[in-house]
Amino acid sequence: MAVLETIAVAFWVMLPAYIPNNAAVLFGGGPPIDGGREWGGKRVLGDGKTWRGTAGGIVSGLAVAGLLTLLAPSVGDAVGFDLPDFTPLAAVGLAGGAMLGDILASFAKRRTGRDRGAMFPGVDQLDFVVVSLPLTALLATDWFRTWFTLEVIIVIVILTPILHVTTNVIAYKLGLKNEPW
Ligand code: CTP
Ligand code: MG
Ligand code: K
Repeated sequence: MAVLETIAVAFWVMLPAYIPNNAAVLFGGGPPIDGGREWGGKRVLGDGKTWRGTAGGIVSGLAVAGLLTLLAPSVGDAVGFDLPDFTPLAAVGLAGGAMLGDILASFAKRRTGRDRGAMFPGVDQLDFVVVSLPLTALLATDWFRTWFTLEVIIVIVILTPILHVTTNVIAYKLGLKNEPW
């Protein structure tokens, strides 16, 4: 695969996992998932993980997977290489895994004494990759093997933190997010 093709495939295949975190910011609010409960004197997850944000994030990720699946043939023709379409299980693995990774990261943040919104370098940028990839590999094994080649995974690990930092700074400047991370 040419480098540009690898980058395009990595971005396309990860969009259903990238969208949920950003959509959750827009949908967030209302009751927190942990219902305000504490564990060891700290919130289980905190007020930053809500039912509405999580549901809105997952549904947005699934919708993007559906849209990309419709677009894959024509965009693939235009650029001259194959782009991934998403099976339902692949979409669930990517979008659901991204939200699950974010929730597990908040759990880890609270256990390590970090309050809601605190920075957790490395974890903030890659939590959703670390969960969505294995979950997708589990739920849609053949599909995963087709698209997540070693080169694509390497590009994802490099590209994701860059995109994460960029989108969060933009969301902060637009007043959508409380912190620029
Ligand atoms: N959000 C949500 N539900 C989620 C994820 C995010 O409602 N599952 C919303 C919340 O309004 C949250 C905002 O999106 O405050 C930003 O998300 P994030 O940075 O992940 O949450 P934080 O507020 O920083 O909380 P934490 O420290 O637990 O990550
Ligand atoms: Mg945050
Ligand atoms: K987060």
